[in-house]
Amino acid sequence: MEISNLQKARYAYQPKLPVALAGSIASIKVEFGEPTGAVSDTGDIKEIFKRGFGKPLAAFRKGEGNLSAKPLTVGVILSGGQAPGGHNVIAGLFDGLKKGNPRSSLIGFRGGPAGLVENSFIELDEEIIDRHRNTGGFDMIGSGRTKIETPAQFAAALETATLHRLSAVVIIGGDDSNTNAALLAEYFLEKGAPIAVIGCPKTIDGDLKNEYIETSFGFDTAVKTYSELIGNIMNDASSARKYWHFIKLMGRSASHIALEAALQTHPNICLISEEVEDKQRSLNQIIDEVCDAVIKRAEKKENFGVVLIPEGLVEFVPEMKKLISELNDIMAAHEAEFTGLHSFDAQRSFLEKVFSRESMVLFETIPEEISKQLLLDRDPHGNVQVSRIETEKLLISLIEKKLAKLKAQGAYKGSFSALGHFFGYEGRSAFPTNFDADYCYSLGFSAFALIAAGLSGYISSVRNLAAPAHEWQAGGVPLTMMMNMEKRHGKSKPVIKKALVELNGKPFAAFAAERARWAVETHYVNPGAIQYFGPPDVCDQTTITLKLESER
Ligand code: FBP
Repeated sequence: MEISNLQKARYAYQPKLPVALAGSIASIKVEFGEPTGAVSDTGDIKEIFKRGFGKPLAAFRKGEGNLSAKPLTVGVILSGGQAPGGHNVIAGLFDGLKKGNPRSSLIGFRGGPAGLVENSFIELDEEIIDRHRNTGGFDMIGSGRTKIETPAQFAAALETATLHRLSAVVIIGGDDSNTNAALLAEYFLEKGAPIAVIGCPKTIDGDLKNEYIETSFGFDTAVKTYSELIGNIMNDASSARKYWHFIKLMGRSASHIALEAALQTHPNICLISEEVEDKQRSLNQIIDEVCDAVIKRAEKKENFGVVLIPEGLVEFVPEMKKLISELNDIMAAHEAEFTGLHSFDAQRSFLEKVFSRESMVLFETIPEEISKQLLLDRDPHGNVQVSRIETEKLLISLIEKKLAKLKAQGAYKGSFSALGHFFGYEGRSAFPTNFDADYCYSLGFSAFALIAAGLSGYISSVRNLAAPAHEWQAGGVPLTMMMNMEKRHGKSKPVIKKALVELNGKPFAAFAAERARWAVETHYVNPGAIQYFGPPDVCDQTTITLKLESER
């Protein structure tokens, strides 16, 4: 296999660990806090997690070690979308296991949770791990979005785990996958199976965070990759002076990626879905806001600009949200009938009969290409796949119409030529930044320590992340502590609370303080490519979001 020079150099990178985990295993001491509760709906969560609820927070300190040194067999799963650093979580877990006892072993379940259910696995040895250290992608064992939810799937997962005599299963995933980890831990306890389940916080979307999880891994690398590309586009825009670039950025629901990219690069406009929803802004109001900046910049002969659009925007614009929610219900309730309709015209005629009047009008107003995208298959949770809806094109088309009207009225004299981009998959499998490489390795090592401490139903946590790595604090947070009850497909379910952008939080405040200036003036910043070797202030910086959120 041919590899790049950078990959060779990254193999030699030794990720940094928090001081408590860096020495010998015999000096890792686990300490416990008070019993914990839930985010809300405590009674319901307690009832569902009869055995696992209420465990204390766990923290690792340097001291007289109290971890077990017996050999462990652990299974690991990558779940959901790729996020840079996943391989390092596995490497940290592997190194921890081997350091704890050279007879310990690690198996990787292939293709996500389905690998555990179907017993599709690979034994992970030194050679495989070394080949993936500090690399991006999830190709070591693959990933998948299957949820373990039916009684048969839970039973099959237990059968596989028992067959391999597993001491633990580590699930590396986002909020849904970690909710699944908590349910699996509870199931194993209920069945009296001595198999621990430990989660790890993964997702580029950055929405698996709370007081105890400061950030999910992958966010740092993904957003820095997008910021590099945005910075390059800004250089091009201010050189060519003839294009408005509309850039949609990945992040299924929350706008953390768009907000961080805005803080890094200072675009003319960055839409924040959470604000759109909070202020109940209509599509027309959003169009007016962008047109206002286009007109003001045109008056200064600046017929160029950059607009950042969070991927999930369409689900936060009130009238679009209503349309999508009606569509989701219609497609679920009339699944067979709907899939039998083979042309767009047939689908439209069907929708005419079942849509509300407002949704039908909107469906007819938006460009046909976008209407067709709204009808594409749903994800396994029944949601529209926002990464496949070209919101950037929707906005461009509506803005073109509006500007043409204003031009005819003499209210706009500039020229508007727009280009659409979508940055998503480009960032999900990049070489992890030093931050993500260190953070992920520490998360994996900490997951091992939680298992060796005999714990289950915890998510591996590493905190104090704005400080240098040796000052980070590793430990574990009971998964049930991060849960509340939410409606999913009409049923009330326990879920880990998703973190959306807080409109009273510091990152949003920092953006809001500057955006009026950025809209009209040209204040672009080009952060450049991620640097892996060089001075710490260039290579080891966290995101601005993490820095601001850590200033408490
Ligand atoms: P996770 O929540 O599983 O980490 O995935 C996030 C994400 O990258 C979203 O940002 C995006 O909307 C989605 O995955 C795309 O899904 P797919 O990989 O199935 O195209």
